[in-house]
Order: sequence, then C-alpha cells, then structure tokens
Amino acid sequence: MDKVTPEHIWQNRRQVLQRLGMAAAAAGTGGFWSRTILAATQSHDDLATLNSTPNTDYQASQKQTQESDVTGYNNFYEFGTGKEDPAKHAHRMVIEPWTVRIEGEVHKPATFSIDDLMGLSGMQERIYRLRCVEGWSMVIPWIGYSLSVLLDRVQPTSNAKYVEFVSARQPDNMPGLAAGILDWPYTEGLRMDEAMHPLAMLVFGVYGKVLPNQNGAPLRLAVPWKYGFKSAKSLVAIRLLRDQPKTSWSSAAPNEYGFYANVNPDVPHPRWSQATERIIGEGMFAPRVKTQPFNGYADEVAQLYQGMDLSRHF
Ligand SMILES: Nc1nc2c(c(=O)[nH]1)N[C@H]1C(S)=C(S)[C@@H](COP(=O)(O)O)O[C@H]1N2
Ligand SMILES: [Mo]
Repeated sequence: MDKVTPEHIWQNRRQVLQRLGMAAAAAGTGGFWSRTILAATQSHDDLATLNSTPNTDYQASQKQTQESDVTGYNNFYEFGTGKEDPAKHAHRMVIEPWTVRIEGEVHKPATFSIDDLMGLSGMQERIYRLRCVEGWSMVIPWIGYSLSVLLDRVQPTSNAKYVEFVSARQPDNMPGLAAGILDWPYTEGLRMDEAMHPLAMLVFGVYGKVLPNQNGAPLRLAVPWKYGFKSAKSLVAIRLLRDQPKTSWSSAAPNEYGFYANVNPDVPHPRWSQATERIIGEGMFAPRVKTQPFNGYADEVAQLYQGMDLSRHF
C-alpha cells in the first residue's frame, strides 16, 4: 500500500501552519491578508495528502457531496452556531501537539500521539452518508479505520459497557464556548457493541487530505447510522465506562436528543418530522428525499437493537 508516513504528514501540516502564522504576523489585523489566510484554510488546498485504499464494502450509492460543501457548511458549535462559522474560525484551534487519552475500564490505558494513532492501521477511504438531526444530509469520503482497532489495542475489561468521547476545549481559540449553549467540552457516547461495530470509524482525513479543522482535525468519529451529532470532532479523550455517560446534546435537551440517536424516519423530533431530508448541494428547492431507517445501514446494524423499543430509546 502506498502510505504516506505520519512524519511526512505532520511535516507538511507544520509548514502550512508556519506559513499561515508568518502571514498573520506580517498582516497584523489587515483585511487583505486575513482574507487570504481564511481562503487558505477553507480551500483545503494547503492540507497534507493522506493516502488510503478504498474500502469497497463501504461505498454509498448516492452522489458524493462536493468538497466545498463538506468543508464550508458545518456544525461545530465550539466555533459558533452558524453553518459558516466553523470554516471562518476553526483555523484558530491549536492542533499540534495533540494527544488522545484512552482510559477507564481498560487493561492498557495509554496516551497516544496522532502519529501513533495514524500508524495503528492502514488508512481506508469509506464513502459514508451523514444525516444531521436538523434534516439535511451529505455523502462524504472519509479516511481512517474502524474504531474497534484502537479499542482492541487498549484491551477493554469485562466491565466496559459504554464508551465516552470527549472533544477539545480551547476557550481562547473557540469563540462559541462563551455562548454556553452546551456544557463544554462536547461529549458523546456509544454502547460498547456499537463502538466495536466495524462501521464506527475513527477519521483522520477527507477528500484525500488530512481533516480541515472545521471537520474535526486531527481526528473525529463517523458513526453513519446515527444522527450527525454522535460523531464528535477533535477528540482528546476516549473513556471506557461501566455506566452510560451523559452526553452534551441529551443533557441540554433530553426530550429532543436521545442517547441512541439512530436515524429513524418514524420517530419525529418533537419540533419537526424526520421522515425526509434535504440533500446539501442540490439547492434549496430540490425535492426532499425519504430518510432511510438507520440512514440506510439497517442491514449492518439493526441487529444491535433487537428487542429494544426504538421510539422510547430514541
Ligand atoms: N465537538 C463537536 N463535534 C460535533 C459537533 C459539534 O458541534 N462539536 N457537531 C456535530 C453535528 S450536529 C454534525 S451534523 C457533525 C457535522 O460534521 P461535519 O461538519 O464534518 O459535516 O459533527 C458533529 N460533531
Ligand atoms: Mo447535526
């Protein structure tokens, strides 16, 4: 496999950051240069290449969303609630150095560097659907590998029943934290069997490059059968737990956002239907399409929920 070494990737990223930093210093607060810097971070052009092998088991049949929508229309409330806020502000997040703690109910707790994590497995490209709880969807070529690879590495104890994911909290660099919409840091969680499912993915890149900050650099989750908010970005810790963890959205509004959050056209959100979705990139007036149970991944994951009442465990 044609694999770029992590050193090479980080070397490139460092150079990009250095260049941006130098430009920022030279420019002071000047409009022209800050627009140029912004364009550089938004365009994705300056990010390092991340080679991967297509995983033919995971190829969504729908048309891929164009890159500018994936990197320009985002939810990342740490940088504001507007869809364009993350692309505008996420360049401020400091992503180097970066470590991820894996702790709790494991025999081998460890702190990993991004290089360590990138080296744990070959990188695969998987084209996944993303369905946001707000009623829109995209089709995205993520690069990474199954979360189970990392969990196996730390050897979960028999007490490990849930996994909690913790996003970065950088008050000086994240203008959205002051708004206090959620309890920061952003946290999410999965049941152990969900986390071990091969579809649950640790993501390091998209569109052939390392992740742009607004998509959750340097690593995030992609859990394609659940609403997008389960796929926490910019992870700094992963905890294996005996008990179901609190999660940011279900703590903020428990009657609106459940722990499971499986995509389900039959269970409306209290304030809107989930039966259909708008495809990002098709224009505001394109007809909405029907939302699929488990976002189209029912064949793979429905058996995880046998015997559960999914309107109660929404
Ligand atoms: N830390 C963090 N992770 C997050 C969010 C967030 O606000 N903060 N938003 C979630 C939501 S609602 C969605 S739909 C997806 C969007 O991912 P994308 O912007 O890469 O498409 O990220 C999820 N992960
Ligand atoms: Mo979302």
